[in-house]
Amino acid sequence: AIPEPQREAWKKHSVSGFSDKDGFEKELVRHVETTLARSMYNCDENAAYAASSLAFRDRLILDWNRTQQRQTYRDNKRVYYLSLEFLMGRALDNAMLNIGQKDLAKAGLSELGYRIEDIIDQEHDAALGNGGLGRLAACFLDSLASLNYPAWGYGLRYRYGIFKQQIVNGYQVEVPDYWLHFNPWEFPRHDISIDIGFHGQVHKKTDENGKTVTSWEPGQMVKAVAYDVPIPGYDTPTTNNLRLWSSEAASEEFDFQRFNRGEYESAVAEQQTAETISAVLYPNDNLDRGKELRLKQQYFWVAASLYDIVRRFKKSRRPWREFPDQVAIQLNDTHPTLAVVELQRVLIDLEGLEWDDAWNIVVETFGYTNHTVLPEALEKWSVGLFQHLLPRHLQIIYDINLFFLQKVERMFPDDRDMLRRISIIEEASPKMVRMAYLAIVGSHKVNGVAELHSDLIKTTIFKDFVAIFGPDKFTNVTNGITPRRWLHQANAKLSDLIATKCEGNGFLNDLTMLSKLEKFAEDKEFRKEWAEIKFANKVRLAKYIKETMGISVNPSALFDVQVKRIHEYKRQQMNIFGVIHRYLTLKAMAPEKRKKQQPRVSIFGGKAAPGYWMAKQIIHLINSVGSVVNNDADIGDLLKVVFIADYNVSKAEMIIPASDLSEHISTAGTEASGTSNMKFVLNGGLIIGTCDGANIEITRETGENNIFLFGNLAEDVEDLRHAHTYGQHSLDPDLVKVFDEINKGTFGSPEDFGGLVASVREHGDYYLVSDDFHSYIETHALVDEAYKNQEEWVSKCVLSVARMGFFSSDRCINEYAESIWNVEPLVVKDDAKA
Ligand code: RUG
Repeated sequence: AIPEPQREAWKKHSVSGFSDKDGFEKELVRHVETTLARSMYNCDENAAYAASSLAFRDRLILDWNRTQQRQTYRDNKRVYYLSLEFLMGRALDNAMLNIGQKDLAKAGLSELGYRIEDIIDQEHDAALGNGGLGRLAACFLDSLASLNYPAWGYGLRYRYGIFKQQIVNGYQVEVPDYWLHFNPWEFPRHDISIDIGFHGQVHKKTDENGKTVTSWEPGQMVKAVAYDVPIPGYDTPTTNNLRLWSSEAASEEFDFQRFNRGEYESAVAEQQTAETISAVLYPNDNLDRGKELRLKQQYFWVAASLYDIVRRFKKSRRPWREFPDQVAIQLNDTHPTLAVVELQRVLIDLEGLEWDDAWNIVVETFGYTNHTVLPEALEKWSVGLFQHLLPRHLQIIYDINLFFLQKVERMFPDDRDMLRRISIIEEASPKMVRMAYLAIVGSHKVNGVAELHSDLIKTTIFKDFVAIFGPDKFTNVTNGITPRRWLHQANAKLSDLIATKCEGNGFLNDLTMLSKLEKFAEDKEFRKEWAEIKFANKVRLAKYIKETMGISVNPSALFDVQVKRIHEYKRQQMNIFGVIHRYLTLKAMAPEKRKKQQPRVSIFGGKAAPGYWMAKQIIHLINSVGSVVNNDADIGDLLKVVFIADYNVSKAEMIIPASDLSEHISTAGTEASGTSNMKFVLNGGLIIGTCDGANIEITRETGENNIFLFGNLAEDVEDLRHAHTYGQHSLDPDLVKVFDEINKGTFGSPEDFGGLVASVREHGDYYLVSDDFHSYIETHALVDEAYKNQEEWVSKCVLSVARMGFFSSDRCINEYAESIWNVEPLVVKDDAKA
């Protein structure tokens, strides 16, 4: 720190940041003319975006510095959210809104010759995630900062985020997303770098007190370098930190000898191998592929993060037993589970604690969130891979397992099979480490992400663990979304209209205030304004569709949207089969009758994992159906089918506010929560959905009359599958007609869609498409009917929004804070706000 006598000089020059339009303009021009070395003669929209972002970043970093100083000074317990994915989307708009300076920026930009919308549009999405799991982490960061919790996110700084999706001849083509060309939102911290080890050998020796000391001598070192991203809270000076690690070669020395010998490739080989670790985000959602590089990423990231956390704790010179009073670490899915093992290693091998003392600290520190019951998504790593990559960690896992099995054996002495079932090591060939089991054993709380899901994990995949640890270890925290991004930012006009009836913008901090809208559900004037906003949002989307795809859609038609990762369990195939059914029905109608039908636009969007063949077939079928239906003169505006390429956060911000109806139609019991369902309802759209994930709680809150539910229940799924296996599977006759049409070649070569049809017809229909098809089609007919009465439809939408208070990620974070982390917000005094 600077000595006292010199502090006055510092204070005199301390930066305070702009607070009015002129100040913003001055900063913008300064960045254009100095940082970017441009002038008013060559400042295009991209440069204006860059300069605006730098101006706001400077402003954020002042709050960030103060927040970090405050948190260090008060030294309260902090939360560390470990997530391999943070799907942040764009930062500029969010920063302007959260610090309450968007109007000022709009006026300033306009004075300098730009439209704020065009400037915002220049930003490349930060797409460090696949789907719901990564976006949830981003919403959580927003809430943690907005609620003033001392909290850090830790993740990886992938050089390539999720791939960009192009649609070529109806097929998905993946293109790399190199998003780091220009990223003003990160601060490289080359002074914060940590060497992380891999491979090597484990040594045991006895020290002078006769105690066995184990040490690990890694065979490879890689350097983790910190990049910090400021996370501004809404309407508060709290600006938290997201620390992303980037991998570099541990030794900075270039291999000159090799270079001089002309061995250019090998001279840079070490650097390249090291950089590979943080190079790519694995593009799998709800799927584990067991690749060595992925395990390397996981260890690299958790080891660096823990080193950082432990270093911060040690500065306070508290005794180790106080670690869980100062530190709460949340494992977002099993991806960071190695942190459990790493902390145990640090405590016993490096800090010399006894096993039991260390283990108590570990378990008290960690909480684990499970996001799926799908077997293909539950991570397992082969013992051989562990032995090769992290030999000391494997030993510790074996010890953790041994003590755990001994405990279980004492509890259930006569149940040998129980030991086999719950062992962290699966006795298969090859032997596997079950990461979810390790996460449960190493955490004090395990939570699911919606009520049904949390019940299901307790009664199915983790049933034995409930018997061992008792039900209190397992809890539910239903997911939530940040209303700042998903209403205020995405749908500014609706947000403003709501503010006129909810006594201002307070609902953005306390979403339950939306209940004040209830009484306006029957107010004709209010409904009219509401409907006009929805229409304007649809016009905006229609314009985008026309400009990017050349397809004209009528904004007065019902916009029916399903945007999410493409997955068989999410059943986009059922949706497109339903669209084909609608098409055939329309075609078979007499023209007079046809004209009276409700016009629809079926909108799809979402990425398929590059290796997921069936998901890619679904995309191809959607596009093939689109090219037939959209060009059929008999059909005209009655039905259009659109696949919006490269669905991402910023597209979601445009699509969701334009939806009349959204589809959340997973096979019951498969979608842990779903969070886009909440975004759609909050934006004044209704849902067609199954009794799955958070749909159930949305129904409970908004009312059964305001949602279109259909399909079999989770409790019946197993029996139905069983029946399919034993040949009692008669296909729905309407679905048969759809398959016949596909097989006739109406939508292109039938072989292209053979896998999709066969999965239902011949391979057991695991996702119950046929079982649910009839009620799905019937429910869509009810939607058509309901949509005809626009007054009533809008009133349902208003009522639904009024009842969405529960689904804020603020509620969710407060629940985590109270029931899992035991942390308190750090109240910011008014003088600090100034
Ligand atoms: O599939 C789930 C969603 O249902 C859920 O809403 C989201 C956030 O909790 O997490 C998704 N998820 C689960 N993404 N990956 C997994 C399994 O690793």
